[in-house]
Amino acid sequence: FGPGEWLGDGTGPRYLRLRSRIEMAIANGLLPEGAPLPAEREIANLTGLSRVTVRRAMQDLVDRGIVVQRQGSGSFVSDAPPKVEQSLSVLTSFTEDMVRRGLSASSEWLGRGIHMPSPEEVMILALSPGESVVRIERLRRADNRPMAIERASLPVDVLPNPLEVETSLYKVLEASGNRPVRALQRISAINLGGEDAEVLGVETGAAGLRIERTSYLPNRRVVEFTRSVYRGDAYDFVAELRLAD
Ligand code: 16G
Repeated sequence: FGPGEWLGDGTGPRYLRLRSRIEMAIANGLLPEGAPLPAEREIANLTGLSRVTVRRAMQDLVDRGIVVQRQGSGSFVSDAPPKVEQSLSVLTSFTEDMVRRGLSASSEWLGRGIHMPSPEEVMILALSPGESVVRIERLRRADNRPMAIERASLPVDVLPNPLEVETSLYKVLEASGNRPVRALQRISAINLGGEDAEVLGVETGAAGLRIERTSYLPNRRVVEFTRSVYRGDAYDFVAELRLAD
C-alpha cells in the first residue's frame, strides 16, 4: 500500500480498519504465509497512525492466530490456519459448529460398538444392572484438518444402532427425540501423548485440551458422556460473562 491507503475508505475505529486492511492483504496473497510484517514503528510512520493504534491492530491479529510474533525477529503472517472459536455457553454439536463457520465437518471412525460398561460408565450414565453401553470413538476434522478425538459413551437404548451415525451423533439423537438439552463440561490442559498425538498430527507433548461433557435429556437422564482431546493450536474457547445478579 502507498501511504494513506492503509486505512481504506471505511469508517469505524482506526485499529479495526488497519486490521482489516492487513487481513485483506493476507487474504489476497499480497502478504503470503510466513511473510514478515513491518515493525510497529514502521507501520506507524507509513500510515501516520499512532503506535497505540498499530499495536492494538497487531495484538488483535496475534490473538486470532493470523500473525505470529517471534521474540527478537518481529511479526510474521502465520502459516498455521486460524483457530476455530468455540462458544462455551451454547450446547451445539461439532458438525453444527463447523457448518456455521463455513467449514466442512468430517469424521474418521476409530471405533464403535456395544460393550459391557466400565464402573465409571455405570456411575456417570446411571445405568441399570446389566444395561449395555454404546461407545463411539472418532477423529473429528474441519476442512480435513484434524481437530479432536472424541470418545463418547451412551446408554444403548438412546442409540441402539451406532452404525446409524454418519457424521453427526446429535442428528441421530435428535431424530429419536434424545437430543440433549443441557450439558456440563470440564476443560483441562494436557500434553498430547502417544497415539492421540499421532492421530491428531502433532508432536508428542504438544499442548492440548481435555474436555469432558456430560449431557442430559429434559428428564435429567444422562444421554452422553464424552471425553475429547482437542489440539491446543486449533481451538479457542470463548465465553460471554455477565455480572452476577
Ligand atoms: C461436540 C461435543 C461432543 C458431542 C459432539 C456431537 C464438545 C467438547 N463435545 O463435539 O460431546 O458428542 O459435539 O457432534 O463440544 P456431532 O453431532 O457432529 O457428532
